[in-house]
Amino acid sequence: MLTSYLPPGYELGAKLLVAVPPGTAEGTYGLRLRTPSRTLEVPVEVLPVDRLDNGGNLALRRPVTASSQHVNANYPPCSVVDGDRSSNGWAGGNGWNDATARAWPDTVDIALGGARQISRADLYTLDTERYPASRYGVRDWDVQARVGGQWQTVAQVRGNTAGNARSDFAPVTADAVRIVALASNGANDYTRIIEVEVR
Ligand SMILES: [Ca+2]
Ligand SMILES: [Ca+2]
Repeated sequence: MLTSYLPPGYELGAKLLVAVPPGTAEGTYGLRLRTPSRTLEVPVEVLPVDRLDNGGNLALRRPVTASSQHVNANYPPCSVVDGDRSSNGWAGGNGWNDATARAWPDTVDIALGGARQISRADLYTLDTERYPASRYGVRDWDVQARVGGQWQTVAQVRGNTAGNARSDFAPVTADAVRIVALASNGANDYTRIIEVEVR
């Protein structure tokens, strides 16, 4: 449910996450948006992820599982691969917040849809004027790749205070990537990840 108070004549844009179960048949489905005064039918097209342009980012729109999920549903794990790197919509469904305060590690796994050669991971953590990465972002993490069923650590980031960090590593053929978050900055309370990109 979306609620907001606006002066007359103003418009409000809101991001709507539409999730379908894995294996949902390809096709056009109807989404019904209802307000007290109007009902809108919006067509939603469901396509296999493999048919969508990923711009070279092998993580984009792939299935994600996380070690925990914040009780507030506005921080879903799948938001780390929704293609939105911006922190500006924080608490609006564009980033993941774990549920275990001051307890580490936290992990988020991205299935790549098959074995892929990868050599780079970019992590975007929460970073806005109000919530700067130096106080609210992830500080320490490992990048792991699942190679032949075994998780390997392929890169480590320590002491990060920036909004994003790029990790390059020797190429591996992996079918999944895991971020193992070990600490955050400032209060060092939660893991907050906006986006993960893999190449
Ligand atoms: Ca995102
Ligand atoms: Ca935690």
